[in-house]
Amino acid sequence: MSELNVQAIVDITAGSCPQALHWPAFNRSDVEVGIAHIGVGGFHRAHQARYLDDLMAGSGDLHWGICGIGIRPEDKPFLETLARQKGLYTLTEKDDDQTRDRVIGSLVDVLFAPEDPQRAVDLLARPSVRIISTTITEGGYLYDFEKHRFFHDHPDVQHDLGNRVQPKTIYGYLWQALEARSKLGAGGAVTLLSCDNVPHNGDVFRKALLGFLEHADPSLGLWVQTHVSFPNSMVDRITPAPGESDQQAVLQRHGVVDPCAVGAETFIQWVIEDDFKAGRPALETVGVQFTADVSPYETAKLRLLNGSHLMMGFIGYLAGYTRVDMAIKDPAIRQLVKDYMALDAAPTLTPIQDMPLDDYQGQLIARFGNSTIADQQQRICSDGYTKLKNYLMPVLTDVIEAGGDTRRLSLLFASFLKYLDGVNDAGESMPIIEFNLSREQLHASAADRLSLLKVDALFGEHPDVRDTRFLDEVASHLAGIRARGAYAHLKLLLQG
Ligand code: CS2
Repeated sequence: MSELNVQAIVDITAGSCPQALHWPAFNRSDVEVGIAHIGVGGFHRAHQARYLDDLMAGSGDLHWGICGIGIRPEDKPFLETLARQKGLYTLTEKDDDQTRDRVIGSLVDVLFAPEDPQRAVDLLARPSVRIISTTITEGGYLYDFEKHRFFHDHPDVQHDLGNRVQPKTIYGYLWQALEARSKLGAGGAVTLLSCDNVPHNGDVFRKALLGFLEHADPSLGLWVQTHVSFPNSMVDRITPAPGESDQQAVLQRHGVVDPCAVGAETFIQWVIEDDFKAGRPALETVGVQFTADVSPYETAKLRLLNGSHLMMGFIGYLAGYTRVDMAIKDPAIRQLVKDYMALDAAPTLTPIQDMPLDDYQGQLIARFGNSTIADQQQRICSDGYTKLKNYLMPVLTDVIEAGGDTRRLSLLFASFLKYLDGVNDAGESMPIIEFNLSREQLHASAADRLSLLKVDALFGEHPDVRDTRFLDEVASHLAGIRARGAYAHLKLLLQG
């Protein structure tokens, strides 16, 4: 470290960039913004921005630079930092065999929308912006996944309907931007591309936006139906929450100070429905798969990868594992996850020709075991309530319908309920991060966690799974976990 010349990333140039850090292989000052992206978190920086960086380096087509936009007040400090370094940051891609650092140059502009909403609207309305993409998490869509309708009553939505100047939701910004675009007729056409782990993410985005416009401006809704497309997409790259260790590694290896550094696994996948209203970059040249129907890919990924994360998340966290790679290397947890994938989830899936599901399951076990990314149990457990709904409820419904064995799924629900107590097997406290369970709900259900499954929306419109047999199974696992600890209970289950 001592012989390294320490410098801030913003001060590096193509000429001075340490060779092992890999400077973007295109001239950033020639790049035009063709994509506006809302939600510039770690995942976007490790996934979409990396694909676009590859695309511009490989093809020389520089029309697809990204302007990263943040709309949540809490995004401010990070976006200011990223803006100070002109959108440049390091991405470390690593697994147990290789580590590669690179500077990503595809984010050429950064904008914190609440500070200057008009600037954000103007950017979103600019005709040369041909794609507006999003990673705003499930919650950002303001969509009721059970009733399949827009949360029109949400206070932020009500605020935006009455206050066009300072919007709070993505829809408030899109309303004004699309209104400006509609004045250009067909020339204003645009693609809204959701990149969140939400089943049928494009369809949800479309329904939610049209739901908003029904109240804001129904005639604009009609224009949107013709001139805006909402392709569904499946996105995949395990990206732990970025932190100190990513920054330290870049500093140690290259002498570069980068508070926006992000680390991710080497695996990357993006499958998108080829439905772009205003053109698209030739992403197939950098490994993106285009398809007419993304659902088999999306369902497989959500049920196998995200579902397994939950399966090992709560029980592993209760057992005292704070890292995913360590949890999956525990023989009992690995067995549980393998059984879940092979016996519960895989039989509910449609075979995919270019994604053989047996191989995929094997790859997942290896990916979960990646010790260099040291993925966080806390991350995969956070917002567990919504994730259970979106990734696991569909598996449970299918398994029950097929009259299958529900013991692992009932264990999963029981481990989630026990996890909500915030104390692990060793009596240590665990931070619980839940966005869609209020503190009141958590408190009120403390004496009877099962009530969360009975009365409220977790089982929602699935009366079949409200069946008492399944609830009895959950209750019995919960009692077992409370009596002997989650890990001992899991071992007993695997023996049985
Ligand atoms: C994780 C995902 O937190 C979670 O829900 O399962 O973030 C997962 O790491 C990504 O979907 C991988 O593509």
